[in-house]
Parts: sequence; C-alpha cells; structure tokens
Amino acid sequence: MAVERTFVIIKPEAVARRLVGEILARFERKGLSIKALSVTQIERQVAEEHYAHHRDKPFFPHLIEAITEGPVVLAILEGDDAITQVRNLVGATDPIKAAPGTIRGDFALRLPYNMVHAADAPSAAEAEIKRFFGN
Ligand code: FUP
Repeated sequence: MAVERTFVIIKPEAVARRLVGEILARFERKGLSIKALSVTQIERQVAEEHYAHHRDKPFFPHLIEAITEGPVVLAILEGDDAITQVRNLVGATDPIKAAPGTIRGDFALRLPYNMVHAADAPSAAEAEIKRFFGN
C-alpha cells in the first residue's frame, strides 16, 4: 500500500449531463482527496498526444472528437493505491462490459462515450498530470 496521485478527466458527455458532482462524490466517498480541479476544453493537439497510443486505431478520430467537443473537468486525486482504486470505481473501458456500480457501468452505454479517463499506472499519472496541469 502506498499513497499515490492519479489523474482523471471527466469527459464532455459527463459534463453535458451534469454528472460532475455525482462522479467526484464517488471518488470522495471512497476516501480519495481532491488535490487539483480544473474546468477547461482540451485542444485537439493535446488530445492527440494524450491518446497517441491509439493513433492507428479506426476509432481514433471519434475518440478525439468526443474528448474535445466540450468542456471537461480535470482532477488530481490522492490516496492509498489511488490509481487502482480509481480504475476500479471507473470500471471496464467498454460500457457494455463495465459492471453496474461502476461509473461507466452506471452512466454510459457505448464507446467512445465512457464518461471518464483515469490513468492506468504511476508513470502515466505523472506524465498526464504534467501534460494537463504543468509542473
Ligand atoms: P481506458 O484506459 O479504460 O480509458 O482504455 P483505453 O486507453 O484502451 O481507451 C482509451 C479510449 O479509447 C476509451 F476511453 C474509449 C476509446 N476506445 C474506443 O472508442 N473504442 C475502443 O475499441 C477502445 C477504446
């Protein structure tokens, strides 16, 4: 067990549906602390960098469109094993496979609209915090 920081994006579809409070409440209820919070719109270039590992996938254009089409909420969350804890609360990538009780399982129907991005490893969390919040 280690205190970790993780990075989360509450995606445009979640902001549009007024689910920001509901989603943040789930992280807080679990025991995680909000260390930084920001409302912004992600530039196309930053989105393409963030999802560079998917650049050659057929869904890439839809993914970039979905994450840049409206305001998002960026968050840094901290707590014991925060990376795994947040991924568990978020659920499987595909909303069809995400278990009920998870954010994606409760609020999303189909890709690429899965409500939340959450860093999947400490190295990813640090790189993403730097990319979206600076130093
Ligand atoms: P995750 O870490 O759970 O966000 O999953 P990935 O990094 O594999 O996927 C990043 C984003 O690509 C997802 F949030 C949604 C999108 N995606 C699709 O649209 N279709 C796919 O088949 C896989 C991912």
